[in-house]
Amino acid sequence: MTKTAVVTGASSGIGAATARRLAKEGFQVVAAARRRERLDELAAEHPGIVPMTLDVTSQESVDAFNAAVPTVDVLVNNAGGAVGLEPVAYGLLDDWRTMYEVNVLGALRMTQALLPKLVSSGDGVLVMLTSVAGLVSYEGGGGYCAAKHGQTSMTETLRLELVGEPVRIIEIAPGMVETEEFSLNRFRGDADKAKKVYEGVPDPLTADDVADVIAFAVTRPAHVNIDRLVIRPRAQAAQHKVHRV
Ligand code: 8X3
Repeated sequence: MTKTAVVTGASSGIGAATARRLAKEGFQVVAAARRRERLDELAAEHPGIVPMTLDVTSQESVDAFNAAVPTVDVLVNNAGGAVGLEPVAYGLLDDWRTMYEVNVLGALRMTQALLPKLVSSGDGVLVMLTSVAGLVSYEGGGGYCAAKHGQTSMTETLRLELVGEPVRIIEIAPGMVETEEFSLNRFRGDADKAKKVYEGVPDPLTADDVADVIAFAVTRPAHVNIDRLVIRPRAQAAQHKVHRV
């Protein structure tokens, strides 16, 4: 029987790449995000992709989404992102709130809503797209690192609480991935600054590299739980150790 995978934040970047990749793997993919036109374009690429509008920051939207999706085998909590790079001393409360709202509470809302369906599938898989920012802290990363640490902690807690249930809890923590929008959002739309992040780095990861790893993790046999997978480009040995040419 065809399995259903829900991917949030599917309108661009890692989310869109994951929706494409899981559709190729034979999943029926519900591609969810706020920007419906982008989802429609994505769905036109593959008959296995169904577009659905979703705002993970709205309980009403999450409830309506849940009511419209009868079964779920895989949930990829990918919606997230960073806003601003100010030091903690000058960080904007609204930015911190936004990052917590999307990365932590957005993933929480989706998890709470869809968990019963994941469990009743008999082999549910929940994937949390966190970040290396959930494992280390770095200057300017304050609000994003705090939110990603929160999401990482929530993922670990879920795995403990759900042991014995037929559901796997998988964390994928990417390092430097060059996508269309991540750095652009972080620099509030300043394309030049966003581009500089990857300047001279021989090969930052692409969204497809991360989608590849997600596909691998969710297609392991039911008893194999990949707890956490950290993926960085070869040129990034650690957060502050990046090879540039
Ligand atoms: C993105 C990776 O290093 O910019 O989640 O925090 S990093």
